[in-house]
Amino acid sequence: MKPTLVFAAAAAAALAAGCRMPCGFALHEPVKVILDTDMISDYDDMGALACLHALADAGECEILATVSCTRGNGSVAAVEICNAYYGRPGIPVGCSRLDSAVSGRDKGGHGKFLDLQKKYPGKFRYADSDEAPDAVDVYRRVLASQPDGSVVICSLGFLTNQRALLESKGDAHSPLDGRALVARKVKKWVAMACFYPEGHEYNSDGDPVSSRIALRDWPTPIVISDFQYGRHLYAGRAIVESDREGSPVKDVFLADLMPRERVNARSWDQLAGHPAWDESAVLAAVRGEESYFAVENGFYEMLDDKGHDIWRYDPASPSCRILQKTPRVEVGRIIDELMLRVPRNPWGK
Ligand SMILES: [Ca+2]
Repeated sequence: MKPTLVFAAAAAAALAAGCRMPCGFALHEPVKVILDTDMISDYDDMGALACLHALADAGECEILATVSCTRGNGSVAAVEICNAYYGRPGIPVGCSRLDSAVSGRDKGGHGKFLDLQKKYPGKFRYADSDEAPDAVDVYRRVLASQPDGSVVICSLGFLTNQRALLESKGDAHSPLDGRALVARKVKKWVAMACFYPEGHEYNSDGDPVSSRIALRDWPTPIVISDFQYGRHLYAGRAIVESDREGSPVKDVFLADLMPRERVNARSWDQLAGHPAWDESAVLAAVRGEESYFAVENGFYEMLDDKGHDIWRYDPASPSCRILQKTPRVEVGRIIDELMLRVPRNPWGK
């Protein structure tokens, strides 16, 4: 039986059993995703991880691993707590080992992630991210175990782990070096990064040497949701103003989202919520870059080792950046709806 038919049969069985089925999107094999997040100061990462779990609940994706590109903080624990909230405490986690990785727990805004450890004791293993397994080992183990050309990597932070993965050597998981392993197993890399048409952006600027190497040497198509796409896409007010209790997703948004009365024309946050850069990358990773987006083919290149990027338009390139197709207001509503979905199996109960 072809894999598609296997999934269709499983879906029919689930329907017969009264399970909630994917809504809004046709049945397809779940997209296999490795999520790579910074979870260090900004919190659209938590909204994105919530969307990914909601899509997994609906059978649209399978979360293979969730790793952190930042070190020496509570990033991995924050991810673990969210994974546990959605009933998936066993998802492999990992953390960068590179010296160039952005690190520390004193970054502005990291306190809301550390607060999760106090509120949800027993829901995480790695209070300090540096105690977690090496992200490269997690990547290699997971990639080696998957069918060729099947994995979508979705990065929401610095490009540190992608560089480290490319530079990895053959090991017990696979005799292939990192670049060959990626070329064999990865379908595409969807990244929230870079500034159009050129400039500096937080994710590609934070570990600039890694960004230059990763964007230059990556052997599969790269889909970029850049600063300009997400800047005026808003989500998160809905869950903050909901009556949801005991949600780490709501906790994090509640901690930092600007109150309605302080919103003005120039504030980062608006009445609909916080810029949804990372959530847009998850939508592109799972539902495809042409689901709600127009695409322009080409690629981003780092011009130096100081984080200066430039967009190279190239209609022949397999890589692209996303642009607005569906109005951003509507995409924001889709993100809010996903963030508001109650986990199918909260805390694994
Ligand atoms: Ca991020």
